[in-house]
Amino acid sequence: MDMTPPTHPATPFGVDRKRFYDTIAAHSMTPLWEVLHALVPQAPATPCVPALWKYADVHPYLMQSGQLITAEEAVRRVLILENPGLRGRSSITQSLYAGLQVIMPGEIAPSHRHTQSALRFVIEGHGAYTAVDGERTQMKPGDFIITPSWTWHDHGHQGRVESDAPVVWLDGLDIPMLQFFDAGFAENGHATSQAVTKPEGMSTHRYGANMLPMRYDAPFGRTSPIFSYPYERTREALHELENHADIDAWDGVKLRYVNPATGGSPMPTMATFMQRLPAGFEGKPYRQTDGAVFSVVEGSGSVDIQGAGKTWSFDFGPQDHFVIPSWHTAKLRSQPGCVLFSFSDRPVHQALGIHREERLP
Ligand code: GTQ
Repeated sequence: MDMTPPTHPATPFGVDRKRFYDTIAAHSMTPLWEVLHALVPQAPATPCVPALWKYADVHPYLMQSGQLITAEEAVRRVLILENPGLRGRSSITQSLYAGLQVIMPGEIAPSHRHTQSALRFVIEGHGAYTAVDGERTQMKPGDFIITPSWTWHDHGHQGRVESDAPVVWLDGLDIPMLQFFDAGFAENGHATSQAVTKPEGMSTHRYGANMLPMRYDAPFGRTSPIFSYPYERTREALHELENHADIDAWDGVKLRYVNPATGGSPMPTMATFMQRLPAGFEGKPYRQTDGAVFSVVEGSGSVDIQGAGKTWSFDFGPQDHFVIPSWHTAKLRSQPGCVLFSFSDRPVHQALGIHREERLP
């Protein structure tokens, strides 16, 4: 006779719950009532935690990775920014991937394509290009560049002399989302660099002059036909708005990048933003369901983040990166003023009708 005491109280019918769970486990079944609160939480309870990557800490490792492996062997020489709450999952939030990619003068990151969408946000260096669908675009610090889903793309650095500096950019991809949906496909190109079939700037002329072709053909499906959003234009817009328009008490001056053909986000899975906090800005607290990744472009500031009964306080400067998880309250501050790039999975929340945002007093 089994004398082990029951781990759960016996039911009124004399059946031990644990023994029942063990019995049904053999049939690949499990009781909802043990997990209901976790499955249907009162508010998001993400394992993703706030985190900061200071560029001064990260930079030496990026340079060392340049001595460790070539871009060609690595295919993409990237150090992943992995959320401390999601180690081993190559994710910065539950749905998003972020990494810092390094390319040395003369190197090529070979052509491939995949269903994952990618954004590039250039952190430092000059002389690199990215090629998408036969058109190259130069990468300059602060530029936001898109690699649409399933388009051939390769990256290169045209500098040849040793004094030329490496180029570093932030990669933001929807990798965890496509993993979740089991919808990832990829192919390698036949040539290392794809053939250049269009002069540089063609997509900007065709789609980026506040005009569209007469019979708009959506060359990249649901992704923006413009794949480069140069910093100089974004910077000037924010600067003029800061000087001549109202400052939002939560965001400072914040604009979202758009697909000019739809007014929606540049990619179906990721939204991108650029904001300027004026000197002396003391932002009000806000929270939103879309966890967001930030890249500091200019200036410095701090962010207070609250969630799960804890508080984090990060001081940030140029080229630092940080993440604000879903439904964590964030408050931005800047003494000298600063410019922040960010991206999130907001378009997916909005498409599903589950996006929530609170702007607190
Ligand atoms: O440049 O294609 O950081 O495929 C991760 C996966 C970059 C890229 C990443 C990728 C790429």
